Amino acid sequence: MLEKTRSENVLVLALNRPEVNALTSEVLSALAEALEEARKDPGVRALVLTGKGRAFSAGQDLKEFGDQAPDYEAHLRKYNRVVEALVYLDKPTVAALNGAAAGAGLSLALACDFRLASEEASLTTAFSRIGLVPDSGMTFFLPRLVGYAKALELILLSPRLSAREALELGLVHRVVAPERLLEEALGLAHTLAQGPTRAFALAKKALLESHRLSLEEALALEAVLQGEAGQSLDHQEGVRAFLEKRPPRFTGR
Ligand code: T3D
Repeated sequence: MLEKTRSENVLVLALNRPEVNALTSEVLSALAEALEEARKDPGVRALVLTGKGRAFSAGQDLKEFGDQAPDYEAHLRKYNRVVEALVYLDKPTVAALNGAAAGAGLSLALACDFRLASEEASLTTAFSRIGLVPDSGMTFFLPRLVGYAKALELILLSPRLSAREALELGLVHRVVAPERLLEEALGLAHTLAQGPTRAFALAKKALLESHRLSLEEALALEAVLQGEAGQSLDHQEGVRAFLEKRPPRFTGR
């Protein structure tokens, strides 16, 4: 259902359910727990989220509730827990889109810091096709990534975008050959994991907060966060390495 593997200080979470990695309450709990473990483990300094088989994730498993409508607010709390855990994780996250990402499956990818897509991947908002409103953060991230007009088009018409189309729209960072996807995602995650991960976390926080701040408030927050980054061992090491003309050895502290 959810495979967890470690590659040095990178945690790889791979959705693994029959056919299209559709999401159930059980998968969402497993994801939330794995993300909580990643948060607590200082040995984990970056995370890759991917899917096994033909899909990244088709979103909600439409067979989970059958004809019976779930208690949506209660059910969406399970999604929101995962989305918040991903977005607020103080370590960089990379979604490796191996195949279709639809509905809340796409939302999970949008909640990651980077998206790499296999040439075989496809992306679709999917919600409107089944008469639902986008959830799991899609209304927050999609317009920020592609602009309001495009986001509305993708939500109302729900086209199935190829990886290349998604790249042109800025929805994914890179498109790679299917057989190279995991290697590329791990390469990026390893690069990030060797970086000043404490400063990365603070930079993520500043960008997220900037959406609801005035310029004056954003400037003030930057100063507070810089105060924190400036106290870090990584900052000392970065400056020392620069002056000594050698690559820095960051530890995330
Ligand atoms: O409802 C709530 O609880 C609120 C929360 C909502 C969150 C959401 O995510 S709502 C959106 C749910 N997702 C969708 O509506 C996506 C539906 N699926 C698709 O659009 C396509 O299947 C894909 C784009 C994901 C993949 O297309 P393709 O052509 O590769 O595969 P396919 O042939 O359409 O599907 C393969 C099988 O997977 C098929 O089963 P079968 O006919 O071989 O027995 C299909 O029914 C099944 N499948 C696909 N998506 C889902 C699914 N089964 C259950 N749940 C799915 N979401």
